[in-house]
Amino acid sequence: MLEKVNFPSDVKGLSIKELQELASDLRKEIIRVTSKNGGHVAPNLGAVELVIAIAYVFDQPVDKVIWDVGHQAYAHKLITGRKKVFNTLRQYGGISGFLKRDESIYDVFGAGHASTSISAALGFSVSRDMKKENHHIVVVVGDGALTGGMAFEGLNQLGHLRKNLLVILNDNKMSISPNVGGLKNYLIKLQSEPVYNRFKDDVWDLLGKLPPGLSQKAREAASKVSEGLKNLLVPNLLFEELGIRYFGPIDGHNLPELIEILEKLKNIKGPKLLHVLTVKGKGFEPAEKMPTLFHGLGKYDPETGMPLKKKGAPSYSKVFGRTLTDLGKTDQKIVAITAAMPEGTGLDIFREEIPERFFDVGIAEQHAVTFAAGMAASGLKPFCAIYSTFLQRAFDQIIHDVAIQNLPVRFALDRGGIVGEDGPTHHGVFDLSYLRIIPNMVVMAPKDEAELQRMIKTALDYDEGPIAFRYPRGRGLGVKLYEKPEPIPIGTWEVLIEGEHVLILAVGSMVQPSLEATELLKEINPTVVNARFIKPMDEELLKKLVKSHKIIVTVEENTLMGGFGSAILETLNRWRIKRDVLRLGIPDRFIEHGSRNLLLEKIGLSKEGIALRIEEFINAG
Ligand SMILES: Cc1ncc(C[n+]2csc(CCOP(=O)(O)OP(=O)(O)O)c2C)c(N)n1
Repeated sequence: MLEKVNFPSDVKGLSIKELQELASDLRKEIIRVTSKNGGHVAPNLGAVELVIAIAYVFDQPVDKVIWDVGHQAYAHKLITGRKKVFNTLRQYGGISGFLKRDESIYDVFGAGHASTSISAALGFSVSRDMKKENHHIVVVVGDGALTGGMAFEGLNQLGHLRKNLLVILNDNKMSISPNVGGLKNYLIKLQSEPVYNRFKDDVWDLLGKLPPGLSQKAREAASKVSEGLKNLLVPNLLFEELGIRYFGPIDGHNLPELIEILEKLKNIKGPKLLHVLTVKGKGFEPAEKMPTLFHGLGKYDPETGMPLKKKGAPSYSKVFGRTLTDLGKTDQKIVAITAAMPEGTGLDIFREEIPERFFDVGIAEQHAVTFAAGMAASGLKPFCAIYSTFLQRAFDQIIHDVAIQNLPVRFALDRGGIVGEDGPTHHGVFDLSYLRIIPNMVVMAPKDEAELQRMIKTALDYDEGPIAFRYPRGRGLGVKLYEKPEPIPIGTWEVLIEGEHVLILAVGSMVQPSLEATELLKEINPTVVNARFIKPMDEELLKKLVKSHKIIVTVEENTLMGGFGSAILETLNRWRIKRDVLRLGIPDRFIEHGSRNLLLEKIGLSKEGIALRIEEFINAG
């Protein structure tokens, strides 16, 4: 059936049986391609019928469909002109794993970070009404994404502006891990209180059978009656109290039911929310059984679902989780905080072994930081583990709630640097810049996983103010780990190779390739320093080394703007010392998706790239 469908309009003529066949084809194609390319398997399998029903009922791209996060829209890609290129999913030069405005006119609004859809859709709806257009606007948002503050901010204004907008809540009870919080409990309650919903459905259907003019009036009157009843039957119907009509819950895999209700909702004005229940990983047994693993993963066997992972050193995340948990066992003040990423950050280990001091706050990075600030202010030792890219959201909380009050919150920034296939929304390439400009903040980056252990201990012992350490995605270098890591004196660097003329100051993940680059630069014999503190820098050592070297090279996996290299220039400028400085790092543009190694190579941050650019710089001087 997928062969016959190239665009959403092709879906419209199909029978229910054909639509179901299409759903099955879409699932097969998603599994075929993601088993080779990796990707968000379970969220996509769970949203197939939603994609089909929306395509059937609405007229895209005139009607606007906005997907939250955009990680669940592979089926949408497959039926919006991208079938032939779907096998390039997430690969360098291929199509993105998320929605992208410049990829298709059907991708109305790009994303990657969660909880933005309602706000964006509300913007679209204001624009539509100002232009006196009358198309539909539909949002698809997950129960996980709904835990983000921004989603609530959007709902709040939606109820106020009373725009014509349909929010489809794709509720599979899962974020990446099982969803958390009061909202989750509330959504479950809505499912277990069917009386009100049934009452409403029955009356609604009945009244819809009256002649058109009359049916609208009767429905309005019925609404008022049910309004009175609802408080009896379902206390505090949250969405309705906010001014958004609530419908559901309905089965998100039942195509006839989905289509029927979406058709009906098209004719109901104002803000409305349709609560749809789906199964994460639907139709692929391993994904249904292990939705967290299959939320997002690399290559896997399409028959058995077994991930095809090569064996190797433990990941930085695992080393972080293990080390912090071990420290947590002897220091009762350590608390661990994650914003919906227990597995991704390695804190699942802490959750298993010290559950009483583990906190998953949902997709709520801003809250996570201020929550940690409160803990720090009252004597606990919070470790707030958030991916570099997601911590961007909490910039003001870091400044306002943590740094101004000089509170000892320990920030563990996972996925610092290029992350690979998830692309520009997920690369963690701004953190050195956005952290080092904040007064009171200490910023570190380890050269390997053993040094990460030492930084965790350094952060634990440091109680004078906020401290952050950032480390890359993926496996460590395979070095020996410490049983009892010792702290590193604050602000001290480490000379790894003593050479002459050229001074290479490398940060974190760039230390190893810089060391390897020196093997290609034997005639030059540069000095290599592990600049493990980005702030405060080792000014004493720097001053000494600057005197004995003519050329300084900085290497960092961070944007060049305002990063470590900038810090060196600022320091030289403060000292009124003139040197030739070559800064290697991420250029001032958004880096596309592709494998991490390939992208690093493309931007000149492989060992060959580093060596080549140093040679060129010397030759040009
Ligand atoms: C701001 C932000 N924090 C964390 C993430 C990582 N993340 C991606 S999808 C996801 C879970 C989303 O759950 P839900 O909205 O219910 O969608 P589902 O995958 O269950 O379909 C998380 C935490 C993110 N994309 N954005």
